[in-house]
Amino acid sequence: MITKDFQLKPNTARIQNDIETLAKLVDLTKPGWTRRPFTRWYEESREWLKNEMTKYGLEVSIDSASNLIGRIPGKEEGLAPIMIGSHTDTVMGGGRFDGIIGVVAGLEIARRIKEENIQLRHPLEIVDFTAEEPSEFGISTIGSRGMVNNLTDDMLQRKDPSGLILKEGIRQMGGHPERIRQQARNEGDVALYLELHIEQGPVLEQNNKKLGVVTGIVGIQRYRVIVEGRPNHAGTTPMNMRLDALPGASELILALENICNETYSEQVVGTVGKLNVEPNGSNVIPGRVVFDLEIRSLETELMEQIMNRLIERGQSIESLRGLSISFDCLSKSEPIRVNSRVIDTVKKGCEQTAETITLPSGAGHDANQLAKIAPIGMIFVPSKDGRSHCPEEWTSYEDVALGVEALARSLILFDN
Ligand code: HGY
Ligand code: MN
Ligand code: MN
Repeated sequence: MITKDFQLKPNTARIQNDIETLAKLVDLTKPGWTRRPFTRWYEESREWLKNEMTKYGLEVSIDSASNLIGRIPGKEEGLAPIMIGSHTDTVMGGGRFDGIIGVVAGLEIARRIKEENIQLRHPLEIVDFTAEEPSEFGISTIGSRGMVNNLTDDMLQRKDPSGLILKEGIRQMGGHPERIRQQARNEGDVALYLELHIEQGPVLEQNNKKLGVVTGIVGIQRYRVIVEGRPNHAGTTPMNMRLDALPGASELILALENICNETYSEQVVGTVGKLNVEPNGSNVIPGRVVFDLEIRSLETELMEQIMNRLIERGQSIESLRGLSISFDCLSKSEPIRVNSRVIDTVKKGCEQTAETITLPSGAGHDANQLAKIAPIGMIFVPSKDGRSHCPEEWTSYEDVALGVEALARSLILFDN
């Protein structure tokens, strides 16, 4: 039943202003609204968030993994905090809402708690997690991995194409990589993690609903595939004497699509979004192709099965074409199912706000990492035409405000 009177009703105009302010702190030489992590635009957006949190009297800190945290003490300081978070970094050519509305939601709820002079039982932490999107280091959810001690030393040593080492990037953002292990949060250190996010898909819009209660989040397995052939002259090399890496890579990419198009017990998706041809000359037979592939599903076994089939397919392409093909696992995140008590609480908060349905998330989130140490809950708001990770990404500010209100109601329900 939708109830109107609610003390923490969010301020839609302020939410709009936050989103539009952050949309200006982007790399204008790139398409869409691009704010990649470890760039000056990312540092500017962090400064703005820090100032907003300070202005409203939150205790502001940067943790060892460089996550920005704004804290409001609770009446019962012995209780573990409730955490509301998301990310403000974007994909290349991204939109203005992915991740950003989750951090703005936390900020707005904190501001409304301060304005209404409310004291929750639990401490409240608002978090902007560093680098949720796949970074130039080949790793995603860097800050939330660090918070739950899921960043390996190998990951911290990784270099990006500019030569920056991940642990130095974390230090530049104010973190202390050497302390990540000992300062990590463990089971029981967070009472509940809540995240508001755009759906990034078509389900809410197709069902004409304003709010989605997330029941599960897919796991993601990412691999870097290297296909080695032999570069040669495109004109003088007969077709039967070529070791052309690109047709070999193309066969493998089509195999990924065909395998993922089969029907399984759970939905499976597979994508190759990033590919480099070397030496990339129009009159040179490609000697080497490097591409990143990812598969996603709510079932880990399915992803393992599909990767095994793909690696086998790679072996037959290798021997048929005289190429060498390697698969290097970049990262794996576990699928998670939201626990029923949290689903019930979040569903209640949503149903008091607007028309609601339950659905799984095909996108990965920082919640995948927080689920290792705490119960997690997520709320989705509609994405226009189901679009995301592109400049067309759009959610009306009124819809964002409904999500913020549902999140605030869920927070109050859980806190009591
Ligand atoms: O790729 C994802 O699922 C998320 O947007 N990082
Ligand atoms: Mn994203
Ligand atoms: Mn996101």
